Amino acid sequence: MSTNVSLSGRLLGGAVLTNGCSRLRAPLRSIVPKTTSKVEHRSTDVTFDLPDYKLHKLDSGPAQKATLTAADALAYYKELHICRRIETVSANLYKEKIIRGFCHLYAGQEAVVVGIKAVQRPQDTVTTSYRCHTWTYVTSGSALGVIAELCGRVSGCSRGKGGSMHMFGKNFYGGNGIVGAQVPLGAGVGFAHKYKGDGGISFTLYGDGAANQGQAFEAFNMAKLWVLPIIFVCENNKYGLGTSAERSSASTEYYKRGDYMPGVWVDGMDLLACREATRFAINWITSGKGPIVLEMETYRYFGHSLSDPGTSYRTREEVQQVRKTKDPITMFKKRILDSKLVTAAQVKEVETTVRKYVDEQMKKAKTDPEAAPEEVSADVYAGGLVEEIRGVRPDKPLRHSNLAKRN
Ligand SMILES: Cc1ncc(C[n+]2csc(CCOP(=O)(O)OP(=O)(O)O)c2C)c(N)n1
Ligand SMILES: [Mg+2]
Repeated sequence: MSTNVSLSGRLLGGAVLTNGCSRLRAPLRSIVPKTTSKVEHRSTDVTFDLPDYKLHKLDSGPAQKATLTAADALAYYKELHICRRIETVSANLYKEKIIRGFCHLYAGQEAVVVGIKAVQRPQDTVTTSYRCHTWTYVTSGSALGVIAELCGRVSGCSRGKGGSMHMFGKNFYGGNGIVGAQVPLGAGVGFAHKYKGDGGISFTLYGDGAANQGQAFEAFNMAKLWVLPIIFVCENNKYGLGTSAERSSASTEYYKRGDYMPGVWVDGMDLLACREATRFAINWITSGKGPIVLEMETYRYFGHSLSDPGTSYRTREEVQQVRKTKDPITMFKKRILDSKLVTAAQVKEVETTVRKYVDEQMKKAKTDPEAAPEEVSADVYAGGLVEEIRGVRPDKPLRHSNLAKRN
C-alpha cells in the first residue's frame, strides 16, 4: 500500500510526483494540462510479473516483479502518449513539407525512454543518437521545444538551428548524427561525473548498428578500466538503416558485447521491465561495481528516417504484427486496465488531454518565427564562455551570445 486517494488526486492534478520508487520530472507538474476527472482508481498498488531477462556476467538480475501505483500508471501512460503523439505530429508535418531534411522517428520504442526516465535521478545525464525527439521531450518537458525545432522555429530547443538530429538540453548531450560517436561522448560525460564527484550516471544510448563500431569498444574499455558511472543502453530496434541486425552483426547478443562488463537483456517493449532493469543498473553503479550494459530489444515502426518507406528490408506484415501484439503503449494500457489499477475513463481522459496538448504545441510551432540570420554565431559555446568566435575570415570575428533556453 503506498498510494492513497488524496495523493493520487494531487498527482493527477499535477502537484507531487515522488513516491518510493520513482520521481517524475517537472513537465507533468506544470506544462501538460491537468486532468480533471474525479479520482476513482484503486488506492492500493498492483504488482506485475515481468518478462525474463538474460544475464551476462551476473549471478542475479533485475526484479522479476514490479509494483505500480495508480498515479504512476497514469503518469507513465501520459508520457508514453506524448512521446507517440510528438512523432505522429512530426510525420504529418513532414508530409506537409513543414519539416524538411532528416527526421528519425522513435515510435515503437517509447517503453525504453519512459521506463528509464521513471527511475533516473536529477544528477543523471543522457547522450543518444539522432533518434532523439522523445529523449529531448522527457529531459526538457517541452513538446514545443521538439516540434518547433523540427520546424526550424525560434521556439525550438536549439532555436531551430539544429533540427531533428541536433537537440540538446540540461543534462542532455544530444542528438548526435554520426553513428556511434555518442558512445565515447557519453563515456566522456561519465568521466566528468566521476571527476566532479557529482554522483551522476551517464546514460549512453546507441543502436544495434552502432554497437558494431570500434569506438564503442574503446569507450567500453576506458569505462571499465576507470570504473566510470555509465549505463550503456543498446536500443536494439532490429534494424540499422536498411539492414537487419542479423545481417550486420556476427553476434546479436548485444548485452554480451561489453565482454568484461556485465550485461542484461531486457524486453524493451515492456515499460516496467525497462524501469526495473534501469533501477538494477543504477544500484549496480552506485554500489561501486562499475559500468554495465543494458540491451533493450525494441522495434521502430517508421522507416529509418521519413524518406525511407521502411518496407524494402522488412515486410509490412512484420510491422503490423509487432504493432498488434507487442506495442508498448497498448500492452501497458491493457496491464493497468486489466488489473483495475485505473479506470477506462481515466485512460481516455489522458488520451484526450495529451492529444489536445501536443496539437496546441504543434500549432504554436508552425506559426513561430525563424531565428534571425545574426543568430548563426550564437550558442556555439554554453555559459557565456566566449564573446567572439571566428567567422569565415579570421580577422573578422563574429559576436557570440547565449540565447537558447536551458531549463
Ligand atoms: C559513421 C556513420 N556511418 C554511417 C552513417 C549512416 N547511418 C545513419 S543511421 C545508420 C544506421 C544506424 O543504426 P542503429 O545504430 O541501429 O540505430 P537506429 O537508426 O536503428 O536507431 C547509418 C548506417 C552515419 N550517420 N555515420
Ligand atoms: Mg537499430
